[in-house]
Amino acid sequence: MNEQDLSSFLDIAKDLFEEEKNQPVLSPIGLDQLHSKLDLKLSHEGLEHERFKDVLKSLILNTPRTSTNRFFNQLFGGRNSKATLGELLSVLLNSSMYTYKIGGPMIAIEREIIQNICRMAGYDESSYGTIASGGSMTNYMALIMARDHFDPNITTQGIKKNLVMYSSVESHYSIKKNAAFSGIGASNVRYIETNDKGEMLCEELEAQIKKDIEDDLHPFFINATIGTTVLGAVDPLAEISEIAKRYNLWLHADAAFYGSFLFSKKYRGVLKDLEKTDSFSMNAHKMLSTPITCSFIFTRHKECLYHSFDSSADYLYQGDEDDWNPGKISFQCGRRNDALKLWTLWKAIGTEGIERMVNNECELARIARNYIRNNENYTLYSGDKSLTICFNYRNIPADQLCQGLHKTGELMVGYGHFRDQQFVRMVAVNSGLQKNDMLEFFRRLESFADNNYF
Ligand code: ABU
Repeated sequence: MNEQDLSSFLDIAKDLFEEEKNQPVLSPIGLDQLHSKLDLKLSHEGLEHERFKDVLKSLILNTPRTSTNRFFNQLFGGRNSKATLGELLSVLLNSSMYTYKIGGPMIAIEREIIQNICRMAGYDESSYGTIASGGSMTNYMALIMARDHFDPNITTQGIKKNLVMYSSVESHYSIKKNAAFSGIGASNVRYIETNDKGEMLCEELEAQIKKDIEDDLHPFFINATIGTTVLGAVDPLAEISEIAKRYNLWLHADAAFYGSFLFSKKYRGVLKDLEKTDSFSMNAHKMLSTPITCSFIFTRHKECLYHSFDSSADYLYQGDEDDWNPGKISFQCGRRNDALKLWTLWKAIGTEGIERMVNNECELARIARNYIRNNENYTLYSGDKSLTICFNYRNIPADQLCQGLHKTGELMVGYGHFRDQQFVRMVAVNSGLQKNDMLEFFRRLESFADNNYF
């Protein structure tokens, strides 16, 4: 990177930080105006530097702002400075995380993170993990390991039996896609009903497994969700793990959302019995505010990572032990260095600092719930431990309210459904926020709603 571009980067970054303060939410640019407002078309001839920089700055400053104190829209948010520093440096290094020869000490920091989190989860020495390009992909890796564990010949001969798998109706949409990708087939996912809190019903799970066995099908995999995307519900791992044991099924916990509770002594109970799973996924870009993506898959059976993902390539693996060439257990070949951003954060503030971040998010969620409970114009739908706060205000349709708040540049927040009920879903995962930010959210929502609907 040359001096000129480094200086452009700093200029644009400073302008972005300033604009994020002045205008935390941008009104969306209509698709019909996108090309008239911004110079996006590529052309045969390039641009001289100043013009190029202006075009680039305009593009950056007109992109939705996901790191501000008015962004509550998705299961990520905030911009942790130490993690961002790590991410920027990983881009400069441009390592590809398949071999020690190319990654050097970056392979060691990935190992350090994985080994620490395995121990925190209660997994023993035969466990390990890796990083993939997002939570859908880490769930996919778990499914592939479970499939190949059920029948080790599948990797060479393909699927010969009718396999069936189980997940709750509230689980992530990657489960269905992954069933299709893996050759299991989307119709072989059994969606198990939940209770009123969105937690999987274990009696229904077991009844369905029994029925499938009677029908000569082959159950092999249960996905338990630890933090559903809408209600933030947690499936009962203790009971599900008993069922998995009884029928010899692989138990995966999709803890992409709530896996970071591992860092909090106070809230670690959310992940109770995690050590009984065969694998779990965790996204540090959710609760830990690292830049997207930072997605882990861990398994108690390190050998399954090798069985499902190892493939030789002598142009690539030219030395060092397998453990130091993580391409041997990766889904991808080229793989970004997503470890450094979590390592810089963890190294800088320590486990206790990350614990404070997690605890603060729980406190922010509690503040929001209390506000809602103390105001009769609101109805609350999500539970007491959730980091998503699902509610309606004065019975205003949530989709209209969220769209209005976005269009007018007030707030970015989305909506969700549970059964037939639609509601606003406010997400409390930006650990950089304070009580006032939560109260300001409600002040803006009410002011907008009261002026536009009544
Ligand atoms: N796949 C992550 C969930 C995205 C969201 O609900 O915000």
